[in-house]
Amino acid sequence: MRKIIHIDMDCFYAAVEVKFNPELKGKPLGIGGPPNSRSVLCTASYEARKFGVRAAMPSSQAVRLCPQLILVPPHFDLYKNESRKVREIIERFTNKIEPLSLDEAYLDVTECEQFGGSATLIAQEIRRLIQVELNLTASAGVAPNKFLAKIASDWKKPNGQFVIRPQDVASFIKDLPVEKIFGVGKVTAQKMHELGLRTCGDIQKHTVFQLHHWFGSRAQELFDFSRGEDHRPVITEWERKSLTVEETFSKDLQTFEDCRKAVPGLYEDFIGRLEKGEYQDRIRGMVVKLKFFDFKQTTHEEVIHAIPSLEDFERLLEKAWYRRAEPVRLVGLGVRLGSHKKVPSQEDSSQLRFAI
Ligand code: TTP
Ligand code: MG
Repeated sequence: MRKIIHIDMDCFYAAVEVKFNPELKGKPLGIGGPPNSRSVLCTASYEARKFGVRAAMPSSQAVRLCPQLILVPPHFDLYKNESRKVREIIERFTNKIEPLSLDEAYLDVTECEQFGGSATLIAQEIRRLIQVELNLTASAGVAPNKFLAKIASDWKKPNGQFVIRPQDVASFIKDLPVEKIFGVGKVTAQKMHELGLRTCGDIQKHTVFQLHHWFGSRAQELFDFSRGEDHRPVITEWERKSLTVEETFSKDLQTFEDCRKAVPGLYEDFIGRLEKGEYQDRIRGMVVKLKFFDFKQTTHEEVIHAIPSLEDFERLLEKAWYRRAEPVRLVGLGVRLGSHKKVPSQEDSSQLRFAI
């Protein structure tokens, strides 16, 4: 049984802004461009959230909901820097870290010996250190797997912690709304509701075969998640072999031109994730993946050692698409990753000394 912690910083961008400008403390704050621009908010402070202000909301709408809202343009370098410091704190406990974004990571502390191996106490200590050393707050979820840990970190937000022990999983999961399941978006949730599936307990009543009939290739995953089971390991950046982003469309894309239009949005996500993980030096190939209307899949790959351009992906897409020239339900793009450029760690250098 694994011990997984999911750490998620509280209103991260807003909290960093407050840290460097304490006058903003306790005030309704939105991170984003001015209301007369077409900007959307990256996030909002908890004071602003009371007015219904949310991430991804246009600034203009946010100001209508909360006229006293203070808008601050984002400072990504600051956030990156704080994110790095959070990581340094976490690394005092484990190297098994899978970052999901600047403010969120999974930790596998199964083998940790500090605090008698208690994941609960380790999470508490990490949060305490983040608060005293960085003047920021984080929430944590502790559970036997990634799926549950991520749900748990949201349960006592902000500045809270929630633990799901192995013996509590069955009762916790039973009443969990299907919307909370990883990968279940609005469209799938709607379909589930129409089928009378509102909670994980409802899904549990069905066989994989039945779920396959309704949800295709995701059946096994839904079967497992609805029981609170998740076998995915924590994958560190070192172990990651590829980085891809993909989107499934609610209506199949009929033409090549339709598919091509999907590329810029995906490319933006891809670049964001590439930068967050600092994978640039490890790129060894680029890949486009298409899943056609009948769920048959094709990928096209080429060798590359630098960040592919938008045009590179469009060219690859064209090659992949013309293999079938049929309606497409999913477009994915990404890169293959090789090992890091050698950066000697402390362990490596001590081994080196012995070798000499
Ligand atoms: P979240 O963890 O989703 O949000 P948060 O940290 O601001 O608030 P919470 O306390 O609920 O965790 O996202 C982390 C950061 O990512 C957030 O501070 C800003 C950025 N972000 C965007 O830029 N756009 C978005 O749509 C979202 C959701 C987040
Ligand atoms: Mg957060």
